[in-house]
Amino acid sequence: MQADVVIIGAGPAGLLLGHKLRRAGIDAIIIERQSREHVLGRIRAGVLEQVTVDLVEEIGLGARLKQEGLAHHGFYLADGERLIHIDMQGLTGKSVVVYGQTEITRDLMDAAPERGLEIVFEASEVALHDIETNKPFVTYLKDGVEARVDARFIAGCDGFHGPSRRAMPQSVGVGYERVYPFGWLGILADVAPCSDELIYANHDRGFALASMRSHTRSRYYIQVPTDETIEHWPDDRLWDELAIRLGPEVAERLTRGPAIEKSIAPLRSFVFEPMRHHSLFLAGDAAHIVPPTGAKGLNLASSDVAYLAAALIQWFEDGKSDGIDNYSQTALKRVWKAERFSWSLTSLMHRFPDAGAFGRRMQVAELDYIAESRAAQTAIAENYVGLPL
Ligand code: RFL
Ligand code: PHB
Repeated sequence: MQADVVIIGAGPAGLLLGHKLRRAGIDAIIIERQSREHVLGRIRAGVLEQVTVDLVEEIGLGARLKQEGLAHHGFYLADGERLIHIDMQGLTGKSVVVYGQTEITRDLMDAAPERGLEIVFEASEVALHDIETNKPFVTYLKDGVEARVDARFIAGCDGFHGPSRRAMPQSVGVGYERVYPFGWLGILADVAPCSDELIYANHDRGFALASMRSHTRSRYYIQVPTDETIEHWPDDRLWDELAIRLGPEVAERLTRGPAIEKSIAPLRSFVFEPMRHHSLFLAGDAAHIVPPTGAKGLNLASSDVAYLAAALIQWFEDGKSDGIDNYSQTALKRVWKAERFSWSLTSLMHRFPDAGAFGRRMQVAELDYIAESRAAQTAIAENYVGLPL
């Protein structure tokens, strides 16, 4: 097979890039390791910055997002019984949209055939070749038969564990990493949310988050030790723990229900530089990971795609290479700022095993400051709604 760009991975990064390129008449094909059902079954992000909303609308696939997405104008930071309101709209004039990553993925997958965007699912042993030349290619196995796609460029949108980043020679890249000593246990349930706005809570027993997918579907998380297993958390125990960590006022409004999904995700900060090596570009989680506290992962995948699509379109349409030459530097600037915000909110809102009494006092002092300072609240709001492209 032959394409202008072969994209590895049908997560948000790969799907958004594929649609953007197809809209400009560029031939793109996506190679995905998992089945469509598996990708759609992964419950992940829920909070979209305007950057992501704009991108989905630009490719003409924003109808359902516009109809079903919930505009959120603020959120809460909770500390024990105190609730600090961050009025995003009032402080920045901007807001975010709550709409599940699975829903975006579904919208983009459903529209792929009519847009001429081919997605090969269940491709195993995906491998990248000749990335240092102008004729790179990707091989994979589909139903036991080896296939090959030749292209001008490869876009590695295959997440943290995918093969693209590893295809770069060790000597050209540097990875910066922080692994946190805890994970998030998430539960999805068809019950009304306990609050109109998200609540990030720092409690003596650890962090908790109250989020949602719709007016009838709630998403909650609690901080758990890295080696925790789901078997230790039957639904009742998890609801009891949420009620404690979210505080008495919120607990009164907490509606319990059976889990539709429950999973544990480790927390990590990671940045790989550079995001391009000759004919290979990295975008999204393939190049960087943020802890989910700032709701930045999917939104960073979107900003990478916005930069990369513009650069590739410029190259294919006008033969200009400054966009692709600057891609890594441009994307990384925004990535590092989101890394800083995600790390900082994670540090503020979680209980670290080795923080000690001093570390805790620093959190309380910072929360006191945020509660009293419009400037501090503005800084948080400005980052949460997303920094400009
Ligand atoms: P994805 O979504 O991981 O997609 C990568 C795709 O590549 C495929 N793949 C391969 N394909 C072919 N060959 C191989 N060898 C392959 N290896 C992997 C995978 O199957 C997959 O389909 O990466 P992408 O597209 O970069 O998107 C990134 C986002 O998924 C991620 O950053 C967010 O989900 C992070 N995140 C959040 N981000 C937000 O912006 N807002 C949020 O509210 C938010 N909440 C979250 C989150 C992530 C979470 N977890 C589970 C880590 C909440 C959680 C709990
Ligand atoms: C979610 O709803 O899954 C969610 C919301 C906010 C976050 C992380 C995850 O910061």
